[in-house]
Amino acid sequence: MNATLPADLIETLARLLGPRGFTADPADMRPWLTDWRGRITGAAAALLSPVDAAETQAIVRLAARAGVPIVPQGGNTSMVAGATPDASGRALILSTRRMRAIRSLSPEDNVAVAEAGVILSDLHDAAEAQGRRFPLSLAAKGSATIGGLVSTNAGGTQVLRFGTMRALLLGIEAVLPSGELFDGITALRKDNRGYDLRQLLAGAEGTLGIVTAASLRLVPAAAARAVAWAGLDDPRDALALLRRMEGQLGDAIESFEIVPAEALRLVLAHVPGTRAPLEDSHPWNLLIEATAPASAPDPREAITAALAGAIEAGFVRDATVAANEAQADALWKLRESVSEAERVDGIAAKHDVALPVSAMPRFLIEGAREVEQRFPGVRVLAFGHLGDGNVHFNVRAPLGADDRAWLAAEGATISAFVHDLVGSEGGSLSAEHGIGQTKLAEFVRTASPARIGALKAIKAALDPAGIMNPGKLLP
Ligand code: FAD
Ligand code: 2HG
Ligand code: ZN
Repeated sequence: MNATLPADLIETLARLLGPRGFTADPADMRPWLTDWRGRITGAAAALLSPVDAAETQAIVRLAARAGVPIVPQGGNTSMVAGATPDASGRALILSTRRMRAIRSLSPEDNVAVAEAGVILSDLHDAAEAQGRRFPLSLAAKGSATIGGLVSTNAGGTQVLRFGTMRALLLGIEAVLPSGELFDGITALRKDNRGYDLRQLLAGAEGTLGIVTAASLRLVPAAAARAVAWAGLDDPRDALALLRRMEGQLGDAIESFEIVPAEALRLVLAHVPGTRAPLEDSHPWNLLIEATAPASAPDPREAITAALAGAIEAGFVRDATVAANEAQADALWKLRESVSEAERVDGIAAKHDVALPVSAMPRFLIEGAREVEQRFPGVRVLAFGHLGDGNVHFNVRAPLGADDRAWLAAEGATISAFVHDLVGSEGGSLSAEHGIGQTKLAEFVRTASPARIGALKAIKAALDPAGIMNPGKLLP
């Protein structure tokens, strides 16, 4: 335990939370000290797991009085080490693992109220049991929590139709850095009482308080879905295909994801139970999903017709439409396993970039070419949410190189190069993962003084002692 912590703080916390809510045992804490990507390992004085907002308030008050930092943590699936403490050992990790209740789920209001620690797939299941759907999904759905998804304003694979978490967030309950409870849980669709604290806390990455619950918008369950996989030569054809299909299927299209041949190869090599979806390999692949309500025709027919037309018109080389749910899941597994397969393959310099949708296909080709020319031997692996203008433009080490040593030596220069390319096109260096600690230096380097100044002023007003997740999002 770190000597600079007030002597009685740890004892008071242990008494307050009891053995189920408190541990300072290094073995218990170890899995929660390293980020999902395995890049950063920190240290903590204790891991606290309050059972409700009242216990969370008590923790925050004690920490504020002692000036001790708190690192909120949900499923620890952050792609930017946002939930990983620094190495000082002073921080208290506040885990939401014991706040797992779905307080209510109303089909009439189309609203669910979920506590921060509810796992995303559990909310999916609960909504489905009531004929409803929470339309935000991502590959980490088995671990990522509502609190983490709100705090990162998560995106995922249905943003094209339903937007990011902010668009689905109706209300929020949070413990502010003062220890006060902001009770903003509501089913209201309209509420104009001044500054929107709900949206301020969304995407704040735990720097402005601890989200303890959220009220979330639901939509009717889809009666049918069509999931297709298409192979093509050029990402420019993908964009043309999307616009064409929108004309044919309207807003039924929910997902339009791009996977290059190399990403598919990694998945097939490293993820058991996967198999190639098409006979031949194609330079680029698309995973497309469309849904329909019970009153509409089966979306499989519409998607099959649209893809047949696209093959005839030369946009698409080959395609398959899942005939049943098992096949649909198998296609999704190929897309959702890319991060895992890439992680097994080695560590990469990751970039989560956004550009206007129309600029993305060219960037995929020319951006990759520029990076590979400037840093000979590196291998760009770009995949993701093409329909949203957001790809994960990851740069892998030259073959045979020690990837960790390479990342330590070259990572910062490569990331600056990538982000400058993105910036020159009016893009963003964080489309959906947030800033955390791994993007902090680049955020500060590239953001305008006005943006950083305003963020710092908000932070200073709400968290004057700077106890909430220091070292993340802001310098
Ligand atoms: P954590 O990782 O625990 O925390 C994330 C951040 O939120 C940290 O800054 C933490 O301090 C803060 N935080 C957590 N809980 C709270 C709380 N209750 N109150 C205040 N702050 C809190 N993200 C996407 O947007 N789209 C994707 O498609 C996507 N795909 C992914 C796929 C994989 C395989 C993985 C591993 C991650 C993916 N992510 C994606 C990133 C990640 O899943 C999301 O950022 C998710 O929102 C994090 O949820 P979590 O519960 O794991 O949060
Ligand atoms: C995805 O879209 C995630 O699969 C992870 O956002 C991206 O691993 C990545 O870079
Ligand atoms: Zn993503």
